[in-house]
Amino acid sequence: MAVNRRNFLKCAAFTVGGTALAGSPFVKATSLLAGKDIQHVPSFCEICFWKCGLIARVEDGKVVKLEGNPQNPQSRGKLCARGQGGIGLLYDKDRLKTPLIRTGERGDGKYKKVSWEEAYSYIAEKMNTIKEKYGPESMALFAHGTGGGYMANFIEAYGSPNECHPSYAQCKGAREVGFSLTFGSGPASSSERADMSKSKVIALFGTHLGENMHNSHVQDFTEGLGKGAKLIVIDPRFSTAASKASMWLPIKPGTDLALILAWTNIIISENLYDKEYIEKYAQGFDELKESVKGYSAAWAAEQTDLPEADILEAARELGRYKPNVVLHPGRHVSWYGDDTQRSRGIAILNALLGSWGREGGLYLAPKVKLAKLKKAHHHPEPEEDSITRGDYPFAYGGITTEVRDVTISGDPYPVKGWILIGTNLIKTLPSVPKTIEAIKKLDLLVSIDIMPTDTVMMSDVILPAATYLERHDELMVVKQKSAGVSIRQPVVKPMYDTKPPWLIAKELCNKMGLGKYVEYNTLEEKLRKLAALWEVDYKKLSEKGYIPLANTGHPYITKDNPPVFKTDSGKIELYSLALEDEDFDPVPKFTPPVEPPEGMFRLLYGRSPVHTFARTINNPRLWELKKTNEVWLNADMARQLGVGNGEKIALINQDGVKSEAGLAKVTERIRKDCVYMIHGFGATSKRLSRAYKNGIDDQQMITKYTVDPISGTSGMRVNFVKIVKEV
Ligand code: MGD
Ligand code: SF4
Repeated sequence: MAVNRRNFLKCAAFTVGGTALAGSPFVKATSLLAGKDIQHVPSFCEICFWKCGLIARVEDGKVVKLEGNPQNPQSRGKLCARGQGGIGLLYDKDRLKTPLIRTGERGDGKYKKVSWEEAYSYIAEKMNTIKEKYGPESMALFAHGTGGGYMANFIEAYGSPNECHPSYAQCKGAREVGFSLTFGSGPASSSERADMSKSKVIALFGTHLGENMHNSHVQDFTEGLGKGAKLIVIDPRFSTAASKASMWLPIKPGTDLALILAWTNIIISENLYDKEYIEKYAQGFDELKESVKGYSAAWAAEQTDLPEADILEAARELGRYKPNVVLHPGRHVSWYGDDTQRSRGIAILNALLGSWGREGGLYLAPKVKLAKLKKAHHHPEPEEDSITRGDYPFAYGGITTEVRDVTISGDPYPVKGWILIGTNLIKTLPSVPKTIEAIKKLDLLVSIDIMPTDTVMMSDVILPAATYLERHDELMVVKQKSAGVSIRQPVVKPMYDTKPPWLIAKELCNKMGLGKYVEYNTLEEKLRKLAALWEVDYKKLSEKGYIPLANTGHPYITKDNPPVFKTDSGKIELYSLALEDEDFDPVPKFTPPVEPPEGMFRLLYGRSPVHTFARTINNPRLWELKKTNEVWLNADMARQLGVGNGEKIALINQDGVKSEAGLAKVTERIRKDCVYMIHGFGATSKRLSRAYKNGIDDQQMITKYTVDPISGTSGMRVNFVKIVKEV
């Protein structure tokens, strides 16, 4: 389907909304209108991790509207539906309101209300015992979101080197590793540097922009389409992005690398690559050429189940419009366990087409050199090595599943305490039974959270956090084509007996005699010092919400702005010397995925434009927009199974795990060998009044996962399900 203005508007309307506050001259000014005290306070969003600049309209102390800050490049005057729905989180009656200590068995929901002092004393006593019995390394931190840094400081001051992050192991880790091995750095600064508003061809592997909502990214995408960019969508499902595409390639799941290698071969053998760029900036071209020469379009057609002619045509389109093309690096790439090599394949294609550092390709990271505040006290040197990288030589982030495995095995040392902040592990890690088994081994489980999620309700101590609308956080350096500083500040005071994570971490440090590691009384005091160090006017920053930084470089390669590749060779590594050294394939190779057993489908999952993982399902405003998920099932297969659209079904996976009953969405928009659902539904915590038992939980079905041997990240699309009718 051609992309015309009507489609463009449709896509844009689907994804972002909100009116810009014209120039926002009245930001943070108080006015009395109709007898009301009205304030507009800038801050930034944390309903997801794009961290868009927002302006909150506060009437008589109540937040009544959230809008995009026009000054902030992550939002550009708009917020997505989720961002606007942030008020629902603030005023959700199900919020955690006071510290709690468990009185019953883990998971049975019995707690007593305690004071902060009682909660801190309980934690301190347990942590001191763990340190005495097993050593400080026996505590581990699982963190997601801005609060994580404060708790990392706490756990490091205590003496543990064990911090891990689902955003590495279950999300973008393999992509960072694949791109860094090729270009010497990842494809994102604070956002992916895909220059889609200027691209002539955009290729999306899975990445379902529009359903996956990252505000300014989707704005760039729709702008590019509006200007006539060709769009190639590679997805087993006819996604929203596919509905805007000039070419939809409904690929057999798990075979993207076959397509990538065939495109590499075609682009090289038909001389469609950017010869001058490759000669100047890359090494290993001859080895790459030799390695991919067997991967023909006909071979890829067999592997991927795509028409040979389409494979050829897409490769030629990419070659024709180089270098103003982008093969999007993706974000959530924890798919099949070959994810680093698939990401490397995408990186190599971008290199061949000369798109790194070019207009419409992947623009260069802005140059930002900001000083850090000097620390008077450095953390103690841990006595034991961290267990968070396992045996994965290229893991740069803490691997959640490694910490879980060590907690279960006790090898090389016992892990007896977990602190969780902003992460719902039962909904985030593959294999729920393993997560539960690990939790059972713990002497202490502490959760710092806003909502009583499934994992929070397994904890021994629950500390209620203030939402992003009620607190300060670190200054954020926004890095797009240029860079600037964004501030998070309280829009209203913390409700109930909640506290901001920086204060929780500080008070815990004080309680445990580690107070010297937090060198400020209030976080605002630290922010003011930092702003002064960066020569940013704090008053102006708190009034405007965002201040651009000067001289952050040029986004494209020019004579005076050459690219820097921080690889071993100082060049783009088409043939990876680092991988060769560690006995991995220096050029990616394809291994066909395991086929679904007879009568079963591969389970795929993705996002809703109005939800962020499991964390927004209970939000009253967003729940109103999407209350449950459905299982997408191909219409022919549904006929064979006798399942009608909207009928009740359940899933049973290869390990015999049966889901709750849910609804079938019978559609032509998905291949016959897979089913698809939106991630995050099906909460088991009874305290989530809207999300409880609502929809099917994909994570419950993901009992199997394949660990990527290079990055240690989890491949989670390796589960198969059959569909059974329910009454
Ligand atoms: P993907 O897993 O690439 O995630 O969003 P993405 O990075 O876009 O995309 C899911 C798509 O992959 C689906 O359309 C599915 O059909 C397709 N797919 C499944 N298997 C295959 C396959 O083998 N090959 C190919 N080519 N396609 C396949 C995640 C991203 O979204 C992330 S990481 C975060 S943290 C944000 N989370 C988030 C959110 O929770 N809600 C919303 N609304 N937006 C979000 N944006 C971000
Ligand atoms: Fe908030 Fe949406 Fe921006 Fe994410 S993309 S930070 S949810 S407005």
